[in-house]
Amino acid sequence: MADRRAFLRAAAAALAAGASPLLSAPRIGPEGLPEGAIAAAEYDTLPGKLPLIKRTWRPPNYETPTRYFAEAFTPNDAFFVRYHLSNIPRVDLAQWRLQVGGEAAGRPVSFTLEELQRDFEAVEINALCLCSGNRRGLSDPHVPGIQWGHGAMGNARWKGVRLKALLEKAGIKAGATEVAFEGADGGVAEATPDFVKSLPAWKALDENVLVAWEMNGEPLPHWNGFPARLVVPGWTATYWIKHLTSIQMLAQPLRGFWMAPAYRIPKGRFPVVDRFVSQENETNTPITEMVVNSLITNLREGLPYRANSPLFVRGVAWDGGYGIERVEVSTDGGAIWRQAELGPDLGRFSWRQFTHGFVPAPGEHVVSARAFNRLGATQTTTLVFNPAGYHNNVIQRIRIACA
Ligand SMILES: Nc1nc2c(c(=O)[nH]1)N[C@H]1C(S)=C(S)[C@@H](COP(=O)(O)O)O[C@H]1N2
Ligand SMILES: [Mo]
Repeated sequence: MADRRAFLRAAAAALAAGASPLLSAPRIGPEGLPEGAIAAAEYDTLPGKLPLIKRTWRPPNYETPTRYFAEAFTPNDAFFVRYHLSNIPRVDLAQWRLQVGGEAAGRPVSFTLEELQRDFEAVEINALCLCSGNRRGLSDPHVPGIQWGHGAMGNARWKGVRLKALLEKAGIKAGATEVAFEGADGGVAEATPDFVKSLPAWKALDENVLVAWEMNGEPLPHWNGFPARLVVPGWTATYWIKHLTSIQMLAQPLRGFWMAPAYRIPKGRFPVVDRFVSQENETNTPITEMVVNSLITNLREGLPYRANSPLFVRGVAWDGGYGIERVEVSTDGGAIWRQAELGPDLGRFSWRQFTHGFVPAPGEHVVSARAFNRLGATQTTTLVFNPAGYHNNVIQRIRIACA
């Protein structure tokens, strides 16, 4: 391991010094990761998945290589995997039940998957699933946590029932303030706090929030929450509980490690509209909706491209569900911005593809993209630093050499 690290470090140094990329070790993941993060990343294959970029093995945390983001929907077998706890049972459908109850419910009810599919209206929605910590590995200064590059996200078509319909079936008491969600996975040690998350009641009752059993027309893969998961369009994926087993309506705010201190952002630093007031304290608030962001998916820093012939900058842009209004691309380091062409509108919770063509002159070009949503919000030029490395929507600067 030490040898491998030393080798990669030497290779990275050689690359920085201008050695041919072909003679160096393969670069994995995005450019600009702290050195240790790059050295620790390698491709690995979980059962049923394509080779993904491994960040940790136990619990499994694997990110999607950027090239898959060229597709409007991220293939299930390339979709990223994120777990907090290592005991991840394979759910037996014959045993599985979804319990809905809690102190603020009229009466407890439970459902088999067949009942969910038979007794409720099935709804489909396109939505981006984005880990709060995506791009944490790019934080400077460096912060602890999974050192994600750009790939802890994926866009999919989700099918399921409205959470609201299940809550109504159980009966919603007037005092319901939050709804808590738990999955079948757990810690290996007794002392590990279970991964339980809550939503404010108003968000849980949003018609777009689903208990989904299908992803891109297929049953959910095991690693993405079989047999059913919560889908909370517009909000970061920490709330998208996999292998969902329990939904509890609460009269009091949920306490527990995964609500606080985990998954918090400093108050007032990010332009978010949706607030989770029952969980706020003086200094911080739970992370909720995604900020406006974009990713260039086809250009790689340091790779050679052809001069004097059309070069297309392609990528995806998204926000917390207000909708992408436009994307601008600069090919000169941010002096001039031109409007990119947007791909089809797949719904306000989906990402939006964009393309911009230009004819590069010979020499170096710094390529950037910045998205704007319908509220007029855009990306930042410098990092809004926060201790967990969330909401990194710094405009990329990809340096390419054209000859
Ligand atoms: N049961 C369970 N659900 C979970 C988690 C988890 O650890 N356990 N992690 C959450 C987080 S933080 C993320 S980013 C998403 C990741 O979804 P994916 O693994 O399907 O890509 O799942 C969410 N749901
Ligand atoms: Mo996450």
